[in-house]
Amino acid sequence: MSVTISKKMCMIGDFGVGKTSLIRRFVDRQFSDQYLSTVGVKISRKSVELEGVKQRENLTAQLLIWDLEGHTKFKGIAPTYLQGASGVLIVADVSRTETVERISEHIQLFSSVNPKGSIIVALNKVDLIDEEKLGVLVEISHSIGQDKVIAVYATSAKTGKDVDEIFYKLAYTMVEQV
Ligand code: G3D
Repeated sequence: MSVTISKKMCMIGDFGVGKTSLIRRFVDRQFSDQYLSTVGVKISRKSVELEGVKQRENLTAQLLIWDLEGHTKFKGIAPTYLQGASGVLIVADVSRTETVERISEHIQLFSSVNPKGSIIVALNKVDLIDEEKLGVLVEISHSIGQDKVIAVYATSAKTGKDVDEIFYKLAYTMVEQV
């Protein structure tokens, strides 16, 4: 028997880091015709098949991916935006170090609303920098995240690098939450 579980997840990150591009890349064609739009927030849906979770052979997670549109001042709408989220993708742009430095602020904000929520960090736009610089930023992100972050990924919405991986990893950890 197939079981479907719906999970709300949010995207957090400064303007222009690539949140919407990552969703587009992951959700693909479903993006254009399957979204619910409210003022300032866009919700995309994508179902993913998960194997071997909770002793089941197959389980479908319907991800409801919440994204803020435009230059929204994050702190202003945070509580309603974040409430009920099982997980978050915190996105930074590796070509703008200040967005990496703000990861810690985003972690605190999400954790204050959802203390048990799953957190994954995506260091996006890795196609723009070299390996050496990326290594340093990954180190910094790990130290910022400490025990609160499940994983740090180096992604590129442009090339597709690790884009599926961040969403699947989050899906697995969200459905495994008790
Ligand atoms: P946001 O939703 O976080 O505000 P967007 O960010 O998804 O709108 O992306 C902002 C800009 O960054 C876009 O360029 C987009 O194409 C670009 N971008 C997103 N991800 C990547 C990536 O992985 N690599 C590169 N090189 N660029 C990326 P424009 O020019 O449309 O503003």
